[in-house]
Amino acid sequence: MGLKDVKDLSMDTGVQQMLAKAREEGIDTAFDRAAKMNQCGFGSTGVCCKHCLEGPCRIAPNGKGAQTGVCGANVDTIVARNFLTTVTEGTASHAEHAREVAHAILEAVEGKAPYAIQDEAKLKAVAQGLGLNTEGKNVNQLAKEVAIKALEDFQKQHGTLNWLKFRANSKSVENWKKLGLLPVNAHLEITKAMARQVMGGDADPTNLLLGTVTMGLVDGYAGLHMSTDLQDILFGTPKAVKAQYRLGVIKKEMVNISVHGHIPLLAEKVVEWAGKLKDEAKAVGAQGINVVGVCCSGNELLMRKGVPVATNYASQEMPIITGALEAMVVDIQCIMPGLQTVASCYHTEIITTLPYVKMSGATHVEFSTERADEAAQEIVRKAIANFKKRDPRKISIPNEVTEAYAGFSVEQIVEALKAVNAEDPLKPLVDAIASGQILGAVALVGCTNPRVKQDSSNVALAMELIKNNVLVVATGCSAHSLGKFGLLSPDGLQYAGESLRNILTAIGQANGLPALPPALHMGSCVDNSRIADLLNALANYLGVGIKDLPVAGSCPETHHPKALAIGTYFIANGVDVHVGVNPQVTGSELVVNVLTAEKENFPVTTDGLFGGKLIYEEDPVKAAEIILNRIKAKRKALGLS
Ligand code: CUV
Ligand code: SF4
Repeated sequence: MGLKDVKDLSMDTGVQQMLAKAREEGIDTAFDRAAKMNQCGFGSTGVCCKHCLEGPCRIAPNGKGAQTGVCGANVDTIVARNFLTTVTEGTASHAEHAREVAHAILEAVEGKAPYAIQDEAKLKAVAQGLGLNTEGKNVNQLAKEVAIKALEDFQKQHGTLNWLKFRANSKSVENWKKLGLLPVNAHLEITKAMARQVMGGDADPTNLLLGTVTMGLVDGYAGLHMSTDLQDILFGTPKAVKAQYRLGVIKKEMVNISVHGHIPLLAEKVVEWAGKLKDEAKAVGAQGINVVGVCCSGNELLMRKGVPVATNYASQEMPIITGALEAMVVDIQCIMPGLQTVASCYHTEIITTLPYVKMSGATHVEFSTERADEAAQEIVRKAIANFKKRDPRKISIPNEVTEAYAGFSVEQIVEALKAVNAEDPLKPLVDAIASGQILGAVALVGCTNPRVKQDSSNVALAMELIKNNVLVVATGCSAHSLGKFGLLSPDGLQYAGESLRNILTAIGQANGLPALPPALHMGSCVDNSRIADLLNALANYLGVGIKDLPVAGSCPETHHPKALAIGTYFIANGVDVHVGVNPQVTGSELVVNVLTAEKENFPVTTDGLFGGKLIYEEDPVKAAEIILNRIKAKRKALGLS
């Protein structure tokens, strides 16, 4: 099969240029590997079971062939169980992220790790939210108590996750309690989920799907919310910041280091030491050290430090192909093993940092919070040493750079609204929604996927929504897509409907800016918690449930199990979630109906239980229409026109 034209693989001309360069140099990238890898029909529909050695068993489509596995499991059990497996993987990733940060705070306040609490106001707010007495306690004492509360969410044997009690919407909690879905601690629930999906465990498909909802709650509270809260305490709550996007942020005359992965513990230290060691870079003939972001580590550094973002998930190999990247430092999640193969054709050093995430052929510099400074110095010095190893014939850096704004934490959004109404900051937003000036809001989240033309669905869906006066908030790699195509900048308002444009201009001008952008960048994947916090605040303001709000979530180009875990969390709160990529459950009518409520009057659906459902539609324009109709229906139910 011939390879696709690079123009059909990504909307980003810089990425196209690098893909063409890779092909000339005989280098395989994820985009070309995707074309060569046929997707198996059984796996694509979720009907392949590998939960024991009697199998693998797979159920033939259309009733032709075996309809149960050797153990007698039918297609519904197999699909539901596979879905639970996927959501458990995603949840474990986020829980581990949160736990690492909690542990770092404990080490920091005990003087064992070189970090200091940056945001005392957030610390106090979180401590109070957790029910801690803040009176007369110094910062380190209070931070220690918060970290212990966090670690309890991985240990306690009774009760409910502390972070759920702190952050969840009270109406949602009542519902989960009634259904018996409340999680006790993250590790317990993840272990239980593994135990129930094992061969001979839970075989009731509906019960298995309810198990995924509990996983979703663990993901939301002991993953997303805990990570965001603790990272804000340790590194500061983001404020609006000007940002630069695209491969053009890599600078020919500088030592370039890209940070890739998720947890900011290491990334923050690399930025710090890049600043401190710039004279050493000058000594080897560079003008300085340039740190650029990839994926969610990129988002974390962008939100708090304004560090430029080179690229998102699907094109993570491209910074290496510029020939001007001295090192790519990685921690966990979304790191393609193929990076090392590409790097071996250049002078770029891939540096892994965690004992449980290594790559053969890559350099390993062990990172732990105790030796964060040593590890970061070692990494930066390795990059400096590589500068002289460049092959000048291989250097070609795309020159486009796009400007954007990021840093819209809930705190920043409220601050901006205070310029319009100091006493009652949510009022202008709620009034605009009530009057229809803003039709509703959609969170555009998730990734890019080398099987989908990069950025195209993210951008097309966002364009369609803002044209219809829907406010877009974005996180993860999809925010990056919007940044590259002008939707994170006030200029993007040219694509917005008139009433949305007017209100965002008014709020922007009250803050001394020309306007707010039509899409607000709220952070990394774990920062989907910020979106949930905003929805919770709006629901409480209006005295309704989150499920009643005219909002939805969408991940048009996702690739990762984490996205399905996040999606489950939002569905459990009554928010519809659109996916633009096959969620691999279509082999079971029962599972499809429970998740999507496609068939009318199906006895159990997530829509019926929670007020939110899964929408699977690959065409972004059609997806926008479905989302808009649901938003309109929710408006109508609220008595809004
Ligand atoms: Ni966590 S999960 S590709 S880095 S957003 Fe980016 Fe974001 Fe998806 Fe991965
Ligand atoms: Fe086959 Fe059942 Fe084993 Fe799955 S658990 S592989 S369906 S025998």
